[in-house]
Amino acid sequence: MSRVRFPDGFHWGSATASYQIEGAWDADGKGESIWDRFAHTPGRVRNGDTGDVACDSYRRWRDDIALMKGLGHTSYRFSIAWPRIQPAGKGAPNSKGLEHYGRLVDALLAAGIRPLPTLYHWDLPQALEDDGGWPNRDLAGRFADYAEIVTKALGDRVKHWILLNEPAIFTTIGYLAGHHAPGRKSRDDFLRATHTVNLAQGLSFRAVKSVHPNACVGTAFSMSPCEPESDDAADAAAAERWHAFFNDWYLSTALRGRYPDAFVSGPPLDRMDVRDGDMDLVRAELDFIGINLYTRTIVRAQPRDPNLGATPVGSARDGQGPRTDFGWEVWPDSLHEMVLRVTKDYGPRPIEITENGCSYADGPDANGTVRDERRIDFLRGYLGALARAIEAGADVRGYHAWSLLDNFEWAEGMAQRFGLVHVDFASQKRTIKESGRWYARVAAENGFDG
Ligand code: IFM
Repeated sequence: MSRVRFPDGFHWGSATASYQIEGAWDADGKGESIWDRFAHTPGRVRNGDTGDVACDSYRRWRDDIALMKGLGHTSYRFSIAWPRIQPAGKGAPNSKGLEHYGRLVDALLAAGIRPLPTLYHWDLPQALEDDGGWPNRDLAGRFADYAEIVTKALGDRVKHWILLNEPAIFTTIGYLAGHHAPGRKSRDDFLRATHTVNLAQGLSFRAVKSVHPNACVGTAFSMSPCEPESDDAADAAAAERWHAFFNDWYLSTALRGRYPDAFVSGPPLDRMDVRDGDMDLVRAELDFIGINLYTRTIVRAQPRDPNLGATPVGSARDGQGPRTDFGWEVWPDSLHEMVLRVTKDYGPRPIEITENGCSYADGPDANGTVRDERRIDFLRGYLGALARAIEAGADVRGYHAWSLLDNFEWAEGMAQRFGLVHVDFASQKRTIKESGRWYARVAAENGFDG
């Protein structure tokens, strides 16, 4: 057994998102979000679950901060609900919304926890979806206005910001697959949405910096190492295109000012509505790269597909890693590989692991203990892989377990539990899982015996 160590000052934290934990969906002047509308539409979310109450954290946030403090967390990634700040997505801010997040930030700082807010974790004001949503390029400017409002209110205390959560996921699942809010299924809407999101990233980056030039600003990118299905050169090329689209489409634009080589015949700039001067606007010299990582992706060449010429054939190879309750493979090397790939392509540049975690349904036993050994094994594996990447030269500054609490897992409703802390959704009782205690020891010792 050898000691797995992390650099001094490494941040140990957890992550949540507003719609997934806050509840209070129409309190204190909050506007309707696309997730309120989607979850209130029968048939969209498993079991008809909604985020109306979720973990009730809009009211119980003091308890949640006390939990984190007790567990020795030093960073908390949460998100700000845009419709609490601008109920219709534009115009004057709602002071009650800003006050709520101001109190949260003050209490985090008082507890010695770094606030790491995300400006957009998928709860778009419904009024902006009614105006065309992300496929409407005007949304980029609206998002920058909102970013400026929030930075002016909190930027004296918040030093690290995340602009967007997983642009590749919310555009694909929300506008192409239709499985998430707003539930559209249109390739053209989707392609335009990807470009608006890139514009929004560039404009909001500058909006935050115009208020606080020294703020550290990044985005949380969904990332998954793409492996060719076979040794065939065509599969290898297809895997690289898949990587370019799903891992790099919002990073290459920011840091290099160009779309990566994802499409067989080049990026469909007309269908994306890319205009003169846009590629200057999308640029953003991000201060750190946020990585959200859950699975790897196995890719096969698909010559008949005129877009990426590739198709994913799964997120695991038969018979390899064990599966979580979501069916996702546990494969720690994927974190090692992804962090080193990003370091090779864009480094040296600070990286934050902004999400990583697993869903298991374990609940309290007769003694009230939640024995989630499988989550401890998961964390041990992924943290070990991360430590190896740091040793190999990656500049990783923090790790955020997804999630602090069991919460509303989007189209899966309450069916998938990712928390370090178990939540009884009927009583709102919180119970720290054994994994939460194990992770607290790792945070306290800045390492563990591997
Ligand atoms: O719950 C989500 C989170 O909102 C975004 N990243 C993936 C998590 C697990 O599916």
